[in-house]
Amino acid sequence: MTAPFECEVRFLIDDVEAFRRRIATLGGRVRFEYAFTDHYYRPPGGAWDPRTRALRVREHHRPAQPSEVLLTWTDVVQVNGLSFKRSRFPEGKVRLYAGSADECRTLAAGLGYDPWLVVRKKAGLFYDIPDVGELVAEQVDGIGWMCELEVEGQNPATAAGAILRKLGALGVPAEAVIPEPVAALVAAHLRPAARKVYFCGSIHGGRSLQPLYASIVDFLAQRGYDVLTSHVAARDVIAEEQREGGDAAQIYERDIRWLLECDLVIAEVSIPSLGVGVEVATAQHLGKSIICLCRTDVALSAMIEGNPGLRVIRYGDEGELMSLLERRLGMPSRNQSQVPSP
Ligand code: 6K6
Repeated sequence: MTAPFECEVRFLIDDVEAFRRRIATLGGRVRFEYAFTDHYYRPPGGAWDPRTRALRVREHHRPAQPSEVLLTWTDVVQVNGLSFKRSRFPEGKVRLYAGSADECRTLAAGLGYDPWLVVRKKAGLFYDIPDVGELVAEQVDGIGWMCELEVEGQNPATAAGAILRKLGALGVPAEAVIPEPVAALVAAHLRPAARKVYFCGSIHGGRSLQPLYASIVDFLAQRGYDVLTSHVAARDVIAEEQREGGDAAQIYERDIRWLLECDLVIAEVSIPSLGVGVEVATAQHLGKSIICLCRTDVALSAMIEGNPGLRVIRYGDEGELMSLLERRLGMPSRNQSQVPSP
């Protein structure tokens, strides 16, 4: 799909049969089916952020057609609490070349790019749904079934409204959307199981959410994440740190080192905390991926809420937080990876 300044979101489809039934009740029809493999390239040294730029060779399997070299450059924009991807180019994906897969690979290598990762869309269904529009459901190797919604994005506010309307018609909450491009999700999956997470939570700002911090840290550890700052969730963190002989300067120095080292920052920001604010701002300057978690009933600082470099997840209770976090981290549930091909 390509629309002017295309704006897109994705969400995981937990139950593909239920999703199809929902589309059928809306009168939706499959216009065509497809399958392709995207071979992603990146500059030597991995110097760009896969959330914003991609150079790929698309090898079409179904229907058969020439391979293409595609360049995408997008921003993650936030409008009315919805984060989505918006193309910098009016034409969305820019087609640099079309020809054989070998010619396309030669072109990418000739531009000085290195092969990076491969994303296989084993099955794709392009739907037309009356009063909703077009969408695709895709089975992405290693991730599972996902839906991609795309709208025209000349005006981001209008685009956000159109995406929210489509999501509403499908019965999908706005919080379920994943603004990141699929390559970033696949890259996250390919990393070693123990990705390093820097978890931030209030200490001197107030400890009333400590039991929730402990649940978040357990949740991450159970999924193979290496939580560098698990002490933040400990009931007696200050005493513990003092027992270990850490003074404030040592703690600061260690935490900055861990921020440099981590792959992902997860900050619970419901309780205002100077330390968490400093950590989030530092992580942002270091170019880290940052997820902020905040209860729905909390008025959040505009420096967090209005910050386009952060993903803010609003949640009502612990159960909702865990399922939103699961979706946002792009972790397919066990039954999803067993979904049969259509
Ligand atoms: C021992 C001696 C002096 O201070 C302590 C214990 N204090 C801290 N220990 C570990 N991490 C801390 C401490 N104070 C702040 N942090 C970091 O800032 C944590 O990583 C938290 O995410 C965040 C909390 O900031 P505040 O301002 O709420 O304390």
